[in-house]
Amino acid sequence: MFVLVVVILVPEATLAKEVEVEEDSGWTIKFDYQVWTAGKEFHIGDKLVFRYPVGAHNVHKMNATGFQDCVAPLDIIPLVTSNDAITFATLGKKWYICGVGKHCEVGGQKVVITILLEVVSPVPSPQALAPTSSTKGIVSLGAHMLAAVAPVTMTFIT
Ligand SMILES: [Cu+2]
Repeated sequence: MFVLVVVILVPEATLAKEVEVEEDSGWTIKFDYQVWTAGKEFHIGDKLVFRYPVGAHNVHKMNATGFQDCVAPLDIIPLVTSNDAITFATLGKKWYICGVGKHCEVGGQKVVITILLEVVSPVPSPQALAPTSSTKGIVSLGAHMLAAVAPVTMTFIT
């Protein structure tokens, strides 16, 4: 049980990455962020950074309906530092829009991100499988489990 917890939790912290909202254009209007997010995977611990000229844009965290309609909630203060970093702490969809003028409505300045569960490779390496071919029974099972876990835990140390 202890081993299982380590295997699941540590890689998320270890592999956390920082991603800038569109590396070239930054956070701006007239950019298709749906195309930009396609094929990208985000996990808990990853950081999303919105960069833009000061005062030109802002970042509103939204719900699904507000995102669809481009209506920013009036009671929530948007991020305005021009270098806004958001670290994902929960799974699921996250919606962000720019609340300046009609940037979202007309300019399409909106992005939806899905935070996925980190999947640690379920396939043991060929070396890890080797002991099962020469041993049998419960002892074999234990050896197999140890061998299968070893390559994963090794990566935390390096
Ligand atoms: Cu804007």
